[in-house]
Amino acid sequence: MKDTKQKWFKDAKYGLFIHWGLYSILAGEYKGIKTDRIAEWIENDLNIPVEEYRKLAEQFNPTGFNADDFVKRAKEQWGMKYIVLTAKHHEGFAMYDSKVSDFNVVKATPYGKDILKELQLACEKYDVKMGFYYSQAQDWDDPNGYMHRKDNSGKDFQKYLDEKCKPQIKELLENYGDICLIWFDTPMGITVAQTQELIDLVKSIQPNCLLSGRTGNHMGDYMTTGDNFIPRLPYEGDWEIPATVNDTWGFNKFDTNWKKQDDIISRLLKIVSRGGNYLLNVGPTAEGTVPEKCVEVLDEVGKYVTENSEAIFGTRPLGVYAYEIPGIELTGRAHKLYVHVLSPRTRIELLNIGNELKGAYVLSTGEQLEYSTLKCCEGDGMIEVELPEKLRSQKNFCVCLE
Ligand code: FHN
Repeated sequence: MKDTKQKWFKDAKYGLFIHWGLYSILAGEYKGIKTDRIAEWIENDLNIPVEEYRKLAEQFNPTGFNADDFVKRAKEQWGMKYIVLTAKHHEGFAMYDSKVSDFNVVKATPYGKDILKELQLACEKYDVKMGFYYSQAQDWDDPNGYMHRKDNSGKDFQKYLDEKCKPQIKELLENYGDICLIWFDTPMGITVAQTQELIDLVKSIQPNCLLSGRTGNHMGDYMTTGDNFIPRLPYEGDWEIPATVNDTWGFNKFDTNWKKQDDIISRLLKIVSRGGNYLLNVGPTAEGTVPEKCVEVLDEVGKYVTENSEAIFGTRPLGVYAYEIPGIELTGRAHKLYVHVLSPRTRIELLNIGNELKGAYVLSTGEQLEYSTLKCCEGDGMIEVELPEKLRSQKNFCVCLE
């Protein structure tokens, strides 16, 4: 079982993942060919020569990016508690001022500004935790970085680790204030000793910086589930699920398969009730803005999250029983059970609950509700909450049982 021993991570529940890099310029299409896979993989999947891919940097000028607005919205409108941005994805391009490689946003683009610095200042202003994604094994730009499903023979991976990966991680940890976590990903081929080198480096600079479950060889500080994978039962310990709103991470102009707000709310609550954190991704465009449809969905989810924050943040996982009531998700903390009503109904019926009830009320308004309890035997019973007429046609509200 993984235990971060960090309360902020256990309480956080909902974070923002940002996949942003040069792939956002291609937006799923290169020279008229569409990629049928996730957009940030286009260089690898369409075999774009490194020299050609590098030239994309000359076009990267995200003048629509406003870190202040971004972070403010993530916190206040979407209700998220931490942000993890791709400092360097598999393409090898650094979204910050790196002295280690000129293939970075400050040196190689007309934009010329350090995106991570902008994000850091905004996160500090709004008191939002900031973490960085860093692709530690795959680097399609470096001659010694790994590539997926390509010939990696003859590469000196240790040289890449020593000359690019570790020096860049050092930069990230030394120049951008407190980093809540480094989100290492796809640790293909990395040995136990090399994983330990990364861990030692991170902890020697920022001992409190957490390492994702994909650091390598199960040596991270918490568990990372598969992408978009929600377990049916709670996992023990600390864990997080990386997830998409559509079907890609980086921006893809063809992918309009946006999940509905109700679906995201239900996923979030399932994850929270099972004890995990939901790290939900947006893929900004090359201009630095989030697609409108994605914003609409996250705004709607954000209304639920901010109105019912008590029933989400700082809650602790419930037992197995909780997960099988259609249209209802349950979350809880000591002495409080939160019943999230996600489809219309006339009453809430909870079986196999023998606890005494002190009160039932709508969490967002405080409106008291009629309830009855039935004791079957010592330690077992049932609770019924009759919903008033006006609530019976409604969904997406939360009832607190004390
Ligand atoms: O290959 C990456 C992918 O591009 C994306 O970053 C996701 C996020 O979890 N991780 C890898 C695939 O699992």
